[in-house]
Amino acid sequence: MPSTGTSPEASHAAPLVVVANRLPVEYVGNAGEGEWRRAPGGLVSALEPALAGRPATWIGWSGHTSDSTEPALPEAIDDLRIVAVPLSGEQVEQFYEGFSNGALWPLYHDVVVTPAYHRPEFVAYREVNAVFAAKVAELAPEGGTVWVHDYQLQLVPRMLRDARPDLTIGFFLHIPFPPVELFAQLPWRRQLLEGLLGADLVGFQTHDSARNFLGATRRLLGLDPGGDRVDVPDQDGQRTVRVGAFPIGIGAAAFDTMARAPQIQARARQIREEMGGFRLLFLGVDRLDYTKGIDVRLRAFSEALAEGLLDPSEVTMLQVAIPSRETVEEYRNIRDEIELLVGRINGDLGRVGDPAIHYLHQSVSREELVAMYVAADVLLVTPLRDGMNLVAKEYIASRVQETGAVVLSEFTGAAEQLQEAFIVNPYDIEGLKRTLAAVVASTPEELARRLQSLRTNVFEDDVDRWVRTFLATLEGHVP
Ligand code: ADQ
Repeated sequence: MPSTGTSPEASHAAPLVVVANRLPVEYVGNAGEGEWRRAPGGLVSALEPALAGRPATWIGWSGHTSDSTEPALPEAIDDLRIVAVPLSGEQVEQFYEGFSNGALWPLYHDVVVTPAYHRPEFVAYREVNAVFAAKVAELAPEGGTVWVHDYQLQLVPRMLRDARPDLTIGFFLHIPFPPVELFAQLPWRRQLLEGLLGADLVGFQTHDSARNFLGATRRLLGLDPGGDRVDVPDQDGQRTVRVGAFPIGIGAAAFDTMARAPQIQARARQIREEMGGFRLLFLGVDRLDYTKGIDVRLRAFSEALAEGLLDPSEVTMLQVAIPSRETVEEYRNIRDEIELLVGRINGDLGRVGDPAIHYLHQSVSREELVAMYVAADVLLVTPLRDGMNLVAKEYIASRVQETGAVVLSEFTGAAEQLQEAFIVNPYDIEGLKRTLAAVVASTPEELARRLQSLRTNVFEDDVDRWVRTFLATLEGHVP
């Protein structure tokens, strides 16, 4: 079931400029003595097939502030030209940690924590968006295509159109777009909507998000959207902006290949043995974020154990949490909360050398991650809200043995596609506990049937298809 690769159109298409908050690079080694490398995984791997044979430039922030001492970035990595947008420490604090992650992130995730709206932070957001837009305007070739990514850069499309009306501009939001009742809280709601409407195509993960956005243009801007488009007034009359759902996929074939490798299979067996041999292994893998519902699943798992719905001699759990945004207060709080919970559960339910929950707060390599996917019988994905959730798709693609189960929150974008998962409401702990027990009680045939259907979905709607469909829609040749 490998993916189909680059479309013929893409290889002869106009030069492409990708704009994202982060460049696809990482600095490896001590300050001043290391080197820049291509960051593994992420958006750059996703875009690779579309970039092949097409001149491409990536514009973004390096992850290091302009006051730090790392050597200059190389001009290109492989065939991809990279251009850094320098940000000062203060800009990172105000634009990124402040407005992007303290206001927009919680607002767009159903206000699961209270967003903080600070005027100077929005000023910094606008300034940084202007710096990005100016850099793109300077570098994009005449008539080129520009693909802007995510919530940190929502003002860029409008700014860019004003400066360079010759460009074709696409925007994709990786996180949910909230219902208008929540979005309306934002003091700068007009600016953001108008910013996004500078694009020719605005893409979302789900139909719900696309609908929410179109609804907001009606309610807050007085426009008259219809179906998958909205007409916006322009200097020369009006322009049509297309709006749609483009659910992101993963490089499924690469996960499949990695999962079959003998060393990964051996490591998976070792993980299982270390975690209690024959027991069923439940797994959670997330960035440590308050939207991911890590606490929810820990509570449900431990209550199910305490009440005898699950038998500790039959099940065990591993939770891996990748450190994330640790300079933001809410993230420090959720870490404390989760670690308190793990300690309490293990104190109550664990035995010497045999905790009820194995917990790692660290990033793990791609190989180790895939070995965990191969080892685990059940994946728990319980976000309170999530744009898509790639972990669910990665697990499914790695289950080369064609067994395994995914417990999936209905509030993820992935739930719109992965309907054969065990769909749960993460706010309903009792329901979640019953689902965990139901998964354990399912027959192997039932689990295999569901997993095979999930695999078909993940391999068909993979990342190549996502890129091809988005760019073809943007550039006017629907595949
Ligand atoms: P994220 O919120 O970061 O992405 P997700 O889609 O789950 O969420 O992607 C996380 C990535 O990090 C996965 O590729 C996963 O393998 C990796 N990862 C997680 N934990 C790890 C660990 N401990 N060690 C190493 N790697 C780990 C945002 C949106 C999502 C949307 C994506 C893509 O919030 O909803 O799916 O963008 O559009």
